[in-house]
Amino acid sequence: MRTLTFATLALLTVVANTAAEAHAFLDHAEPRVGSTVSTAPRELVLSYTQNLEPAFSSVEVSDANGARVDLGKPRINAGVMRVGLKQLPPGTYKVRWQVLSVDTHTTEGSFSFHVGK
Ligand SMILES: [Cu+2]
Repeated sequence: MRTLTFATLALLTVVANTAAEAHAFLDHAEPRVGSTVSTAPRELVLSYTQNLEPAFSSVEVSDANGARVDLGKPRINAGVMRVGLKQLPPGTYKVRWQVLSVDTHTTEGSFSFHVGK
């Protein structure tokens, strides 16, 4: 019984901390995380749960060989980061992002999407 109480308390503490510290997490992406799109996108759009600091937020998109296929410096407006893409042939592409949110916390992540059938 004592063990159960401790476990419950620990769990509640974790939940409370998570709610209090809302970092800039990726809310959604276009193309969507893990998706397959039939038409090559001309732009990648990442939407976050908080506003971003443009000077310290970046994204890279690379092909299966590791070559960069984004057009460079992203455009950031509030919680949305966009970057242009080269003409993408069918294949799998990896997105790596790192952002600093206005609450001064850095978060990062990666995902892939697929162009083709
Ligand atoms: Cu935070």
